[in-house]
Amino acid sequence: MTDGVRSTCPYCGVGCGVVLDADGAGGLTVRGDPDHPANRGRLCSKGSALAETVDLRGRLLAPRIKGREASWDSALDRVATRFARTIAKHGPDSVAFYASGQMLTEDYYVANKLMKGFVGTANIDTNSRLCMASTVAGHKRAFGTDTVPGTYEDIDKADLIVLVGSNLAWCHPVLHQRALAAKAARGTKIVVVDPRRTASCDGADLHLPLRIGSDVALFNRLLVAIYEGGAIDTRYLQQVDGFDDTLRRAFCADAGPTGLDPGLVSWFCRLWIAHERVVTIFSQGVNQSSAGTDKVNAILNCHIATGRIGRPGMGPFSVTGQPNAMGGREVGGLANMLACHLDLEDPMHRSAVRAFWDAPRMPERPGLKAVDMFRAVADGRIRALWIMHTNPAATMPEADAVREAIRSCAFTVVSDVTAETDTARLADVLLPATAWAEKDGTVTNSDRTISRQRAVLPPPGQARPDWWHVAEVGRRMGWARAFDYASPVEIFREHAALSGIAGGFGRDFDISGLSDLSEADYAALRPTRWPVAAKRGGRFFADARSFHPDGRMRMVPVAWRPPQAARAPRYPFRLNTGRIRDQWHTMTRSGRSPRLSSHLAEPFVEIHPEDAARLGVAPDTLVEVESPTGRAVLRATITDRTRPGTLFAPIHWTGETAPTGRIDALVAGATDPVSGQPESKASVCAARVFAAGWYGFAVSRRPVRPESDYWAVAPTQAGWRVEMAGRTTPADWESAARALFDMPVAESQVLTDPARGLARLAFHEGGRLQAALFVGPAPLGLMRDYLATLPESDVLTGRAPADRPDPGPTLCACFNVGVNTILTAIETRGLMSVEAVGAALSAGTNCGSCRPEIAALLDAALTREAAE
Ligand SMILES: Nc1nc2c(c(=O)[nH]1)N[C@H]1C(S)=C(S)[C@@H](COP(=O)(O)OP(=O)(O)OC[C@H]3O[C@@H](n4cnc5c(=O)[nH]c(N)nc54)[C@H](O)[C@@H]3O)O[C@H]1N2
Ligand SMILES: Nc1nc2c(c(=O)[nH]1)N[C@H]1C(S)=C(S)[C@@H](COP(=O)(O)OP(=O)(O)OC[C@H]3O[C@@H](n4cnc5c(=O)[nH]c(N)nc54)[C@H](O)[C@@H]3O)O[C@H]1N2
Ligand code: SF4
Ligand SMILES: [Mo]
Repeated sequence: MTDGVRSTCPYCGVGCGVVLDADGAGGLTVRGDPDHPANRGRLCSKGSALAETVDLRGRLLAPRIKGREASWDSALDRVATRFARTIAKHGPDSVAFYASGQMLTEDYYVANKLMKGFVGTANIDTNSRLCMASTVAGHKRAFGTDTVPGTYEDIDKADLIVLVGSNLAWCHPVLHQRALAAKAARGTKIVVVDPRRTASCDGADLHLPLRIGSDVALFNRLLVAIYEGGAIDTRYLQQVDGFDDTLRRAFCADAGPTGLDPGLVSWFCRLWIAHERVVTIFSQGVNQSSAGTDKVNAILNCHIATGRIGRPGMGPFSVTGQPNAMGGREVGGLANMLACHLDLEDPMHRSAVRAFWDAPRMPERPGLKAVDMFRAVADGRIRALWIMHTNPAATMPEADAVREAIRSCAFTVVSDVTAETDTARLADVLLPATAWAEKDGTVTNSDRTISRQRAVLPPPGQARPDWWHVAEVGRRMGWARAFDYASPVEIFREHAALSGIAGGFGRDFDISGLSDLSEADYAALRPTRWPVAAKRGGRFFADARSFHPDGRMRMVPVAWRPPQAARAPRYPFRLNTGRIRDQWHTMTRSGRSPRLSSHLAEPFVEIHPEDAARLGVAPDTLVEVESPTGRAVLRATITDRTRPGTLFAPIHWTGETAPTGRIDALVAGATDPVSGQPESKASVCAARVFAAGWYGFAVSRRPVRPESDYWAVAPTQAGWRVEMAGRTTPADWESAARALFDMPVAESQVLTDPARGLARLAFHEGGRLQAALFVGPAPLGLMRDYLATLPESDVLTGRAPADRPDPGPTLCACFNVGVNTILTAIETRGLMSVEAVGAALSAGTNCGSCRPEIAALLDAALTREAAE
């Protein structure tokens, strides 16, 4: 039914199908693909706003050497020579590659081949180490391979869905919609296990606000309850090793460490036992922990003990974060893997891959995992580093130290699409990549479905695909034949053929059925779930057959242990971190959309009312958070969504958008001993009032980069909006504002009241408002969303005229409906339900991810009414 070109959304691991129509002028329109099995036409706010993110503002359009534009030849020669020279002098382990779960499978395959087969080092790791590594390790311990047993249809068919450390409503919104649809259709119950009350709790039947890091204690208790309740599957267990030891270990302790009311825990156990069709969805609250692998196995143990795995409507389900986190695992992008789920440390696997690649050398031992890799960069063991499609100077733990390490590295290459990021700014050689909608390849989503990304826009400037960057360097390092690719389909065929060899070793990842795709087949490839092999297909583990050499499943005895860093008088808080609904990681793409940027426009920290009262933190003031590794200044959001003693802050802000909001500066580099995944959600810190002498809010048509102690900038339809604050007040606001806006001569309108610390300034050029600054001694109550339009009249009053009400911060990003608009409609039109708000304003009727927030507004308004 559709014209247009089918592709895949470049954001989360749901992997929604999209249909793209290029407008011929560099832009495009994006709709959900009604035929894609992941989303059947649905998109979330981020997917719906993709068209707003493809313009070329801020794009890197040509190679740069030391900040100066250079030709491709000189840039690639420089990379090849420096890598070759470093390897010759210091050995292959003196170089490293840091890749990303957002790279296409073809890009990833080539990078892994270059490093493991030709450079001869396993020092290639990826941001998946920060993301999926604990799940990979947990799967391997239980199944002997890294297979996700679940499929999206299981969500539709489940009677109970348990979300563990997953804010599905915001991070995998289309899957959350599927879960809610199951609830509506068959009464599926939803349980959320998360220390924080998140948007995923709206619509849930039960929320277990456990202590951070205590999941093992909860699932061990569940295992005991399963045993005591007679719910174990004795037939399934005949094929399982480790049951007795695991149960014995689980019996040793109770659910005390969770801090949960025992009544809640029993309720949870009863629900779980009573519903055979249970899907346990887990994500970063599980993985990003120094006990992450044990948490994964604690969950798998319960599914294995009950045989609830690999059959319709049941199973443990790790939802992947990045669009190709799964593809990265397939090509062996982690430092301890080989390719196609083969093992680096298995000599037979190694020699098979070596023969297939005709590789000159092959490492025999795993390389450095991300945290150790950047430590090796810091101390000079790694002297040449290539970073592709990721922003580690902002997203690695101990981010300030990582930024320094990259800065100090003798030679750093960065392949990116954005000219200025925290990482790109540090590159010796910066290589311009083609972006989503300009490039071709494949990605694999959370349920093992391989989908095509397709190009509909021409590559801008000199941008070239990531696989081409790597292949060109490989050729220039002397391996012309091995890297002689002309297009992604050639790489895909090679990868699929290698997976057949893996299949020959009995590995699960086998897509050899796709190894002879023609160019036209590849162009037309429909979403395909692996395995795709002559002999295989279908599901895993329903028959309890694993990929361990003896074919048996394993339960793994696990015991709860606390997070690595202990709270102490100096650092009395635990810092939880995570995502917000409308931004993607470091915001290089989602942060270009004004719609997406107005839901939550600056970095914030959630703090419990009791803690705020004790510290004297007032609403909307700034809080200074300090940890052993760094410091941040963030806007206070006082809320009982977070537990006392626990702070929560989002991860999205960087040196480009809010330099004191770099949350990973605060996060310690503690890691899980098995997976090497960092504990990104349980650092310790202190919090205090940030002593602001003044608060400011600015709007401007042109970009601004303030120098104040605190600032955060976001795009608007008309230009930019900026939050600011400083310790000391400038002597003269007019010259400070002229410097800020870089408008030395513009016509100004100034209102100041120095005694009260107030100032309001507006600057006009050619009779048109260009910029305005509002300053006060306390957080400013302004109609920000109205001012952000840079209105022509009355700007200095800071208030919207009666005929142009301030819409308030965008709540529904799909239809651009603000909080105030919704509140007014609730009050004046007597709306009583989310559906009524949808009917009146369309809000919440597309992707649905704002429905919990609309419900909360309704609740508050109705409670107010009842009290009046
Ligand atoms: N909007 C948006 N969506 C995204 C992304 C994005 O940047 N923005 N990124 C994508 C990526 S790469 C990923 S990996 C996924 C991540 O998706 P999620 O894992 O769902 O997202 P997070 O917000 O990182 O963390 C989830 C929850 O873990 C909880 N948590 C913290 N500690 C614990 C604990 O000890 N136990 C339990 N049970 N819970 C805990 C946090 O309170 C948080 O609510 O999202 C993907 N989708
Ligand atoms: N404290 C804390 N830290 C975390 C997390 C957390 O929950 N808490 N989550 C972790 C997780 S799960 C993840 S996945 C990471 C994510 O962290 P990162 O991967 O570091 O963050 P991104 O912003 O996605 O970085 C992607 C980069 O690729 C660039 N890019 C975009 N398109 C292309 C392209 O086509 N080619 C190339 N070459 N470049 C491109 C973008 O401009 C951007 O610079 O963060 C981790 N860090
Ligand atoms: S849920 Fe949203 S972000 Fe994730 S793939 Fe679908 S449209 Fe993209
Ligand atoms: Mo991730």
